[in-house]
Amino acid sequence: MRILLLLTLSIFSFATFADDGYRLWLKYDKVKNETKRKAYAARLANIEVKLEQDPTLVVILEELKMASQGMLGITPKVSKTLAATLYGVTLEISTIADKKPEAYEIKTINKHSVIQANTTQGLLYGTFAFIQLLQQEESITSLDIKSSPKIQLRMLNHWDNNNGTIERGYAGMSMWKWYELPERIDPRYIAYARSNASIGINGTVLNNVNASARFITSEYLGKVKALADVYRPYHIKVYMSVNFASPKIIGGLKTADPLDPEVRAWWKQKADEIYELIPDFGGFLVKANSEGEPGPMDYGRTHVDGANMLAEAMAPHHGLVIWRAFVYNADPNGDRFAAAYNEFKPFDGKFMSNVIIQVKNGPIDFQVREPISPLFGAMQKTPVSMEFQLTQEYLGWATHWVYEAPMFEENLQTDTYATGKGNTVADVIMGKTFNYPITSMVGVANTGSDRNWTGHPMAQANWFALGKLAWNPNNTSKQIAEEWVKLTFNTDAESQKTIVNLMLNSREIYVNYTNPLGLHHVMGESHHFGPEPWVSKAPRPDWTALYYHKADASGIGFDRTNTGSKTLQQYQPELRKLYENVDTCPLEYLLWFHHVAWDKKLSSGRTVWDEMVSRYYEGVKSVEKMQAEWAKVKGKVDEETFENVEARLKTQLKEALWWRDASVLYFQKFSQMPVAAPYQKPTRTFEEVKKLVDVYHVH
Ligand code: BDP
Repeated sequence: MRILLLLTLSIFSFATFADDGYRLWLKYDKVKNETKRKAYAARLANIEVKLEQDPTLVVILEELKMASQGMLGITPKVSKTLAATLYGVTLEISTIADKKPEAYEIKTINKHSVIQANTTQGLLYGTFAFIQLLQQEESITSLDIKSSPKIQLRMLNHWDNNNGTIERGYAGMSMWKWYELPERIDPRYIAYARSNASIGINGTVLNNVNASARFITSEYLGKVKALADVYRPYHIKVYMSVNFASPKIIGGLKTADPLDPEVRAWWKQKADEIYELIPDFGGFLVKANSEGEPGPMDYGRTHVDGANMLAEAMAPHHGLVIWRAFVYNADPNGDRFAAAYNEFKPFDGKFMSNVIIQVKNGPIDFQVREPISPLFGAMQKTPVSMEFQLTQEYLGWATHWVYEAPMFEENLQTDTYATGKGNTVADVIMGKTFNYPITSMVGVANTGSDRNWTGHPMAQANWFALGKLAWNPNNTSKQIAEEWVKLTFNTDAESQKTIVNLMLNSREIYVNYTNPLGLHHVMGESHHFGPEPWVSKAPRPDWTALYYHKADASGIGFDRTNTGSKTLQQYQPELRKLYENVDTCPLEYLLWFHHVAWDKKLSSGRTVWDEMVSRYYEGVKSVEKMQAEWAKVKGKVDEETFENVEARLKTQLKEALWWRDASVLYFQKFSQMPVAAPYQKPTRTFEEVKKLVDVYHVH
């Protein structure tokens, strides 16, 4: 009996306090401040609806109900009219000053909190914004908020396969259970839609860019339709990655040549079939002639031929073709940095108006720090969009705490000088610089079937940040972190500050112990986990580490100036100047652009070698400091989350030491310089460290 009682008690306390992370930033926990809770409750007790019935209205009301029940312990009464003398929340469709369909206003008129928009989509975003104010315990007595997104397509790209695996996914398996669809709708699909809508995301690409043609077979389209139906009320459009060779693979044609009439007819018919099922289908995402994927060049055609062929099929349905610029050829003496620009710049203006070119933030591949892709600011007549990677392929998978928004911000705020000073990447992708008709920002998703969605609990913030930056690319990483922490951790101000600071420093710390001074692409070959700066053989030369760091007795780094690959010429002269001079190039980018002698004195007063060593060691020490800081919030945040992060920080420290020792011992072979005091040479040998990949990495 006693045991049973204890068991019941412990289950009860577990259920009461443990937070498994499933609710993300939509926790809707009880508002702690009683005065505020009462004031909010008085207002939310009555909801006035001044609009026609609509599926989005249903989800809006459901959300308000959930929020009120969780935060305030009440269930709102919904009516068509409410006396002005009573407190309440008014939802209203009316013409507001900002004509964008997604715009909203939140005002206080007498005793009513009024959420107004031109459409129910705007109302949906306004409602979430209103709920988020309550979650943050803000005053709502005199609101005057106007907001609308600065970017049209705000999307997640999932690299999910139909067998349930996720390319570069570190949070479990795919959340889409294709084998259960279309019959069963997993509740997680709805939770996913709510979470995205709450941060303004309005599009999702369901499948991997390395696309199986199977996804657009009639069998699968029925499943895709079921998902599109679930997401529609949340205004999340569905897009698919397509395999360029589909006419051959699933269509039975002999070719996928984009100029072949039969191929063109096949795609038209496919587009018709899709739109018949899903009238608001977003469009196709295409990775063509990249890393072995098929494409128009297989037939001696160009990216323009390929993209326009698909665009023609999609045009009658107002569908888009999102064509990726992630292309590069394996030239051992070339510079992969230059590839995308060389390929696409000559095609500027040649694409149909429903094509957008999706460009990764940097010229190589989602490295820990990249200078901007030279394509931003170079394409004047064809819109380019931003592709960031949320999943931490090169950022320590799910064991390293890296808040990515500072990295995104760094690129977004870089001036391209496209039409003169003051044309940041943010300006370019918002369409300001060249008046793009389509604008888009995308995050390669970090979600999976893990109960907390993202594996590392703190990685939820990266998904959140993508939404907030796509809404307004000029939002700062600090604002976003503060908001996320307030929504996610219902705790005291001091603890929130501690967590925000941890977040804001986390990315630079990761850079320091993995890739200081602008090193890049020195991670494990193919799996991309841990340090392997010694990789000299791979299926392609530009998949090795040596290709990038070029360490030898004379120094280290990739010379991209006029004495080297000359790729810096792809930037506007002002931006080029920032990086070109080895003495003034910001140290963060030094090895991206220069091959420098080990004993060269830097602006820090240290030699290149000493600076590298110092950053590796300080990076590791910073992880120890992170542990100490995190310890301060023990008892202040939910216990399960606390322990989860605490444990991951232990792994992070172990792996940071691995990075440090492997890198220092390997590069020392070339520098032949000592690890100077106050630092001490690693106690492990190079051979020992080299083997660690087999210990730490699960093959
Ligand atoms: C690389 C990934 C690879 C992706 C590719 C892409 O290693 O798995 O398929 O990007 O973006 O970073 O297409």
